Amino acid sequence: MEKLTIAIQKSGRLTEKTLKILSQCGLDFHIKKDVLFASCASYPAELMLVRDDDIPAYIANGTCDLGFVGENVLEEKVLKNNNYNLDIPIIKKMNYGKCRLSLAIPKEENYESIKDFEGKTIATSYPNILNDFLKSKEVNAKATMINGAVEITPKLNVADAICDIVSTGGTLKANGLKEVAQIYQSECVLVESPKSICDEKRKMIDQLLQRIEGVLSAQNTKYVMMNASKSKLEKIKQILPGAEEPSVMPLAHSSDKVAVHIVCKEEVFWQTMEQLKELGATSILVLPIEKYIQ
Ligand code: PRT
Ligand code: ZN
Repeated sequence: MEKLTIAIQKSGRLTEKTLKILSQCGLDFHIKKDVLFASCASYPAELMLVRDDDIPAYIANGTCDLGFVGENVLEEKVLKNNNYNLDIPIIKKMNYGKCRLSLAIPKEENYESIKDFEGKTIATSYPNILNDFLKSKEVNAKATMINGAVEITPKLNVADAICDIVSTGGTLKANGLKEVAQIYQSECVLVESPKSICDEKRKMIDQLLQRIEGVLSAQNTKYVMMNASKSKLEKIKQILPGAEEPSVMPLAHSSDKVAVHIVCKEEVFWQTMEQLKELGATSILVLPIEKYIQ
């Protein structure tokens, strides 16, 4: 029987969330310390645990069928580098590992426009994405490749500015830098090998993708229950945006009030619940949904 080989980051920012989603999809792996492969008892799949930078190459040459990787890494290693002369299809944006690639300069310096980078040296681990951006803006600047701790290079006089991944902005701040331009937005993506995949694997990929979609759409979906007056049903639907048609059930010993159950596709805030209460709703419950197939 065929097995899907899935590449994930061995140890880093994407590892935990990727393993959690796979587990929610019914794929639990037996991971042993310092071992490259992990097997799965519940699904014909094996994991390959590698550095994120290596995932695009394994996908490109067909060593792995699927890979979870930051879009920034994929873009830098494959798309912008024209490394493999291949198009690696993104089959799902995963909605985690979100970050941006930004230009930053020492905080005491003035900044007016991207033209300020003319003639400057910019330290980065993403020279291909950066050069592409500079070219599109017709700015001549030098991208210097630095593998780690890019943020300390201006202090060391190695570079005038940096181009690095930013998430909260805390690292820039701690190093006396300020973000002046965002050049790329990224999140974790699921990619598929462009090498030909047999029918059996194709079926498994489609099934896994459907499960992933079920898990991802459940993340933004809530199950809301309350008791309310029948006459307020329309207003309740307006308050809960993205709601489907509610299920309405009679309540024992009440002719006006009914039990209302609604699947709501957006965040339900305290404010929303307070609005429902103002409409006379009682016993309002908001529950998370684990899996959701429409
Ligand atoms: O060992 P390996 O090569 O596999 O891991 P790595 O060290 O290269 O990558 P890792 O684990 O740091 O990040 C993996 C992926 O997570 C990246 O490719 C991004 O797609 C995504 N990601 C999301 C981030 C961040 N957020 C992030 N904040 N990657 C890196 N950072 C770093 C950034 O480089 C900077 O040093 O965090 C710092 C900035 O964070 P803030 O919150 O202070 O702004
Ligand atoms: Zn890496």
